[in-house]
Amino acid sequence: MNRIPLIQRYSLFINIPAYSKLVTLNEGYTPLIPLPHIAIHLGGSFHLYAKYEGLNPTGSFKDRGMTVAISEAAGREVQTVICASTGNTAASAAAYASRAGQKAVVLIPEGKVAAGKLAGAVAYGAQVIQIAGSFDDALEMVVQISEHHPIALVNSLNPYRLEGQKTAAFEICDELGKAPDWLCLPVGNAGNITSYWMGFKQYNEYKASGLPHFLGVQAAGSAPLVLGHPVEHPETVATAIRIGKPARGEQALQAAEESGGKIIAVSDEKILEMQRALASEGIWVEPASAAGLAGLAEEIKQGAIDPSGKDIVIVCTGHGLKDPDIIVKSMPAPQKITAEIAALEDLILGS
Ligand code: AN7
Repeated sequence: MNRIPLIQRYSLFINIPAYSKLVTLNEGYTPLIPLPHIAIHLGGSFHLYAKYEGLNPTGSFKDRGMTVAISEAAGREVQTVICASTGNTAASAAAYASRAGQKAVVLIPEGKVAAGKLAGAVAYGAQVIQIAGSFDDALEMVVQISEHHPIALVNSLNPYRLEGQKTAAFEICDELGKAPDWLCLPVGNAGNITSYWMGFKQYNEYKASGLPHFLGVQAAGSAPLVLGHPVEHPETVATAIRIGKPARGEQALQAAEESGGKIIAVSDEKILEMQRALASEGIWVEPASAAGLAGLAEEIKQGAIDPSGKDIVIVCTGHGLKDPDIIVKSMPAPQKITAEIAALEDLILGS
């Protein structure tokens, strides 16, 4: 099927200058996958869906924002774009910049970027620079350099990133015929929760599609929006959201409040448990992408959310292939046998 690029599909709702030059990789159109077994496991009679954003061209939701940010930059004949990244933004910026004939420079925190993301950034041809510091340090540096040089910043401080990322909210409403009752998603630098809220509100104004409550979820070791202050040394297995000073933190808190929802923190153990639960329904996500479900599970367990009869969407932001090490490290060595049928029968049928 021929897919219309998101910028055109939702042109009524995306604020992008006329001078822009379309740069697209057929992003978006990700499936909303029912999770009936997990819903039962959580103890409710309700409709639970995963918005599987890992199926975007570079394996994360970042591509929705990047098509708009890079198209705008291309329209201005920008030669170089830059971002700080825990990994997914880097891979996405690298891919779209390459396609536009731009140079991409990506700053990553030393040693904390999952292998699949780093490999992606390299494969797409970005200049990859490790900072002896955190994501937050890297973000400060790219903001400064883009203020003083003709280099376009493509982090979600760039408003065109948010314009693009709104499209996930539009797709969910289009598919369900209305907004869900709850939207549960991980929160790192807080661009995505901000975009979703903009998107749902905009669609509601035009189409009366309704508004969801938001459950934003941070990792306990990296939860500035729950603690109410920056975290100097954030730590979590969910490296994508290992962010201590979210650039759009204020907007995220406001979105959660306006929606009648909240932002909570969950443990790394719960995140990994829910990563396994999603895999048991055939959906392998990177750890951060299981945070939305982890938060929902905790809220239901504590009686804070009653899911009965509701439509609940969890946003699975990035593909499991992005972070293979987390699985490989904890898996037992594969069983080994001789290349003989008898040995295979012995092993799988028992003797
Ligand atoms: C899989 O790539 O910040 O709250 O530099 O990769 O919009 O930051 C990634 C963030 C959730 C959080 N899930 O989104 C980066 C980066 C995954 C992510 C988030 C990220 P925001």
